[in-house]
Amino acid sequence: MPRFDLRKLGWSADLADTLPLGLEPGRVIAAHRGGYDVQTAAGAVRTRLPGRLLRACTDVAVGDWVALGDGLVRVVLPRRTAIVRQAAGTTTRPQTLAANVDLALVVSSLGPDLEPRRIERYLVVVWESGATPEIVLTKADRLDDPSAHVRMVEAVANGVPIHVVSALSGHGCERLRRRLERGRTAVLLGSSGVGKSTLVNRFVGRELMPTRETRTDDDEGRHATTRRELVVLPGGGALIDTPGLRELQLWDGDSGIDAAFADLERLAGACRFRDCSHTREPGCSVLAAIDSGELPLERLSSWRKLQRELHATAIRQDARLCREEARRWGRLVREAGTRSRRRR
Ligand SMILES: Nc1nc2c(ncn2[C@@H]2O[C@H](COP(=O)(O)OP(=O)(O)O)[C@@H](O)[C@H]2O)c(=O)[nH]1
Ligand SMILES: [Mg+2]
Ligand SMILES: [Zn+2]
Repeated sequence: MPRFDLRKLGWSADLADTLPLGLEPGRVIAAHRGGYDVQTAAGAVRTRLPGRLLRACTDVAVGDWVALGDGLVRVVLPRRTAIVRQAAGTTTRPQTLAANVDLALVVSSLGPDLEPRRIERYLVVVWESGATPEIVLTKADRLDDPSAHVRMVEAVANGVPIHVVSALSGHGCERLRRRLERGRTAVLLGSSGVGKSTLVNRFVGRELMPTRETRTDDDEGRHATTRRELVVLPGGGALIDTPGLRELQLWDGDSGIDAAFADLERLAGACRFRDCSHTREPGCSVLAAIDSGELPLERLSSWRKLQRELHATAIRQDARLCREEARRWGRLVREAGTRSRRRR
């Protein structure tokens, strides 16, 4: 049987230490409605969670290291990093987009659809995850001179490296590929249509991922079940493609906001008042920086908006905890009642 060297995907002695005796390690390379594809040393296998882990709402994502026994996932090994958002829809719950990621590539395409505010939001989520962010601006071939766009992104990047690439001409692709090293994991994050899958195909050297052209209506279902989200690159390194996200709402983000807005935090540290709200206080260095043009006003607005959003999410999370707690107590009280009636 052909052996697959899991070290290509980052398997390490530290991870081996966390593996329960007698179980087989593997890495989740795709998630489907009914289960997961896991890459093991013996090959890729289709597996699922046993009822006990399903009932415990065990969170498994592409990139997770798991321990298999009797064909089922028995344990999810501890994560180093996790890219988490508030799940789309109305329920308050986290959704992990990718786990154990070293490098998170925030992808946008150059052109009229470039949105620096969206990049800012992605950077908060990535900083919060523990992964290192880098920005990738695609479709450079569409512009004669992308420098004005790049400056717009620099204004929100706060020093995060920016790659300008074209999958069409190959411009910048080699430099980006060098960031994807053996044993490390990178993820591509960004809206639908920015060219993530096209980049994966370029790095793999063949049409592995369906892109907008290769996709047809009757293809859709087939790809949804056979598609690999985590691919092993020819040089060793893992690259995770994600489907385009319509929204990326914050789940956690205190430290992510601090890191993504380090420029603002630095200024705020120099305000005269410790609890300065940067609205009208005397001696406010944030407002002074806006007056002098050092800090764009939009950046302060985004900072406020993201903080408000995080605050609102935290309140919803608390409310959910309270409801769960109340249900648990209700159950305990009912059970105690049944027991005492039985005794009588
Ligand atoms: N002009 C140009 N088009 C690109 C480039 N990369 C991707 N595209 C096109 O953008 C569209 C979306 O690409 P796709 O990889 O499916 O985007 P994804 O949704 O982010 O995975 C397709 O029509 C691609 O051919 C590029 O570098 N230049
Ligand atoms: Mg895609
Ligand atoms: Zn201030």
